[in-house]
Amino acid sequence: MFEYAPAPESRAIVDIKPSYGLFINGEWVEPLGEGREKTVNPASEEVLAEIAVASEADVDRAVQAARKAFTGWSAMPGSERAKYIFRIARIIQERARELAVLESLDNGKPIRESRDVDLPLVAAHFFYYAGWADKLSYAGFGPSPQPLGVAGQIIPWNFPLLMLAWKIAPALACGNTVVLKPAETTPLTALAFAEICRQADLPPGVVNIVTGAGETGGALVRHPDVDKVAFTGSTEVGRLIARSVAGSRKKVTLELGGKAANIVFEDAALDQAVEGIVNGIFFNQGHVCCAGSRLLVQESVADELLEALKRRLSTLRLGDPLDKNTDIGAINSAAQLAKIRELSEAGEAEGAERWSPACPIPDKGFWFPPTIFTGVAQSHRIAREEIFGPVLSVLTFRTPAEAIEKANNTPYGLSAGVWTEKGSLMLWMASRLRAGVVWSNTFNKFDPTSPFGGYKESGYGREGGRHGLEAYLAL
Ligand code: TXE
Repeated sequence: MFEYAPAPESRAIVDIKPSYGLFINGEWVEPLGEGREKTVNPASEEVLAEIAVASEADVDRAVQAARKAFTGWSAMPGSERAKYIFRIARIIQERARELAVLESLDNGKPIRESRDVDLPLVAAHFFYYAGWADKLSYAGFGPSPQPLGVAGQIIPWNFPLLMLAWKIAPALACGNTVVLKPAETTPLTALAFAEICRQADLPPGVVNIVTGAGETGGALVRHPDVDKVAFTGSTEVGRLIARSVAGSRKKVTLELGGKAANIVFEDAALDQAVEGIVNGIFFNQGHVCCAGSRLLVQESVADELLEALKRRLSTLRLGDPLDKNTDIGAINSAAQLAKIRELSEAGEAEGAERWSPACPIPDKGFWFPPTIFTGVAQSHRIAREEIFGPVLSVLTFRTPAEAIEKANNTPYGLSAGVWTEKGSLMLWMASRLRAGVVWSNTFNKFDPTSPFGGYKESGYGREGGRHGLEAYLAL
């Protein structure tokens, strides 16, 4: 059996404290309550650190600090705010290797992904929005766009530092101040970011980080002095948040789940499509809201494509996230693993056929092998529900109209991918897919200049690009 052995030289570059307080008004403070939680390395179940659980009173302290800081930060010329945000971006670049290791330890994602995808995108986001800070009056929002005030931001565990960047960078560029709550299973990079704010001499209170789980998040959402709520997470919690702010003055953006279709036509370059399918669903263990979790393949090439896909999956290496050769890392938590197992068992019980390559699973930690289900019907739970794991449901279609019908037959509407060499077919499909993002002959491509967000139960509001500024301005 495979033994999990972290690469010691990589681990040595991070400095994890045994316990962390809350970052309020530019200082580390102890929580007012007794609450403490542990964050673990999902690849080994080793406890990494003890984390404070912020109570309602702690959230109140953080919101008050943000409110006080808002006066100075919002009045500062955009060019001055930009200097701080550029400084943050540069520090992230300088500390990228260390932050990538920290992210992989706390989240379980392969170091190749945190190093080559997450961290470069995090820095790019801060650079991009730093550039907007002194150009807001040219963005078509009127001559003097005003910030909203205090932004309460709640982020998930699948891209901890990247989701922080998506939320904090535009908020600061527009002149808002922030109280951010990271996910309870992945707080470490947000806490490292607090130190980066100090290194960048960001004025105290402009960014506050409070740790904890749903209760802390709920207190932040409800706080009367929060002007804006930005949430990425489950559709279920998104609904709770929408209900809790109903009737208040708070502006809300929600980025929720997905069940994206990756649609392959018979004329597509099948070898490229195979790479796109693998990237679409196995990148980050499938813990991706826009993951291509449903493969829709044209019947005439289904057998050929599946054979090639299975050959490719047999080459994927699952194991130590800190090993640079690893393709599939650990599942983020025991709870998420239980959810993936439950839905996979439902897939089998409902009559779909399950396949995984021979794949040794480490003894300790949370793991799930790359898995394909064929013979999937639209009524099956694995075709309808977000699994958020390395599990692909394969369906077939004959005509473009049937592909559209199946792709849109979901309560979600976050993303889709289309594989064809025919430009006219690509455009025909893109205009009919109810998805916020449609990728053409590629998948899971992100860029700070492009807006990202969903239709239907995938939420509302856009993050990224000029559109991402709208969420943080009083328009
Ligand atoms: O999400 P939660 P969970 C989906 C995915 C996954 C499922 C459950 O399908 O299997 O959701 O994951 C905070 N008020 N996505 O349970 O609970 C919580 O502390 C305010 C898709 O981890 O939504 C964390 O910081 N906040 C998704 C954040 O919400 C609350 C990414 C997300 O956790 C709260 C994550 C409350 N009542 C999961 N309850 C995506 N779209 O990328 C929890 N939180």
